[in-house]
Amino acid sequence: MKKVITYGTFDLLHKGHIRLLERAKSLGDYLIVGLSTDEFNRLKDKEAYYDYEHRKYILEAIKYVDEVIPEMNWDQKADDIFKYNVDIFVMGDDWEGKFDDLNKLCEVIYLERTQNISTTQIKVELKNL
Ligand code: C2G
Repeated sequence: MKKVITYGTFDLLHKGHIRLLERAKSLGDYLIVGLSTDEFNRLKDKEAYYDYEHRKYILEAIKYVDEVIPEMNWDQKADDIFKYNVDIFVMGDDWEGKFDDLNKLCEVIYLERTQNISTTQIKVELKNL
């Protein structure tokens, strides 16, 4: 069984997130999502609209997602790859190159971001309604 992992906040879920998860799952048989905790989001200087439990509940309802684990810090990825026996690490290409060090542990793939949509854009446009 080929296992894939990806990480993110996945707040105010939109088509860009779903396309990422869809493509990540298509690379293997089992997709794990490392979901940023509210504490880690503060480290990422990100304020999610929905808290962790809410974001986790939504992600677990997505047919492409097989398992959701907490992402608590920047440094857990290597441990997760060992712990969950991961074959492929996937991120959107806004992270291109940032996680290349992991390619000594597993395949590292960056997928093209979906254009013209982001959680930040949604928040800005809603504010201007
Ligand atoms: N994404 C995408 N297209 C968009 C928006 C997001 O492909 N229009 C991808 C991102 O590239 C990322 C995933 O969807 O791979 C989740 O996006 P975020 O929730 O914004 O994740 P981020 O805050 O970048 O956290 O340790 C890694 C970090 O936790 C990543």
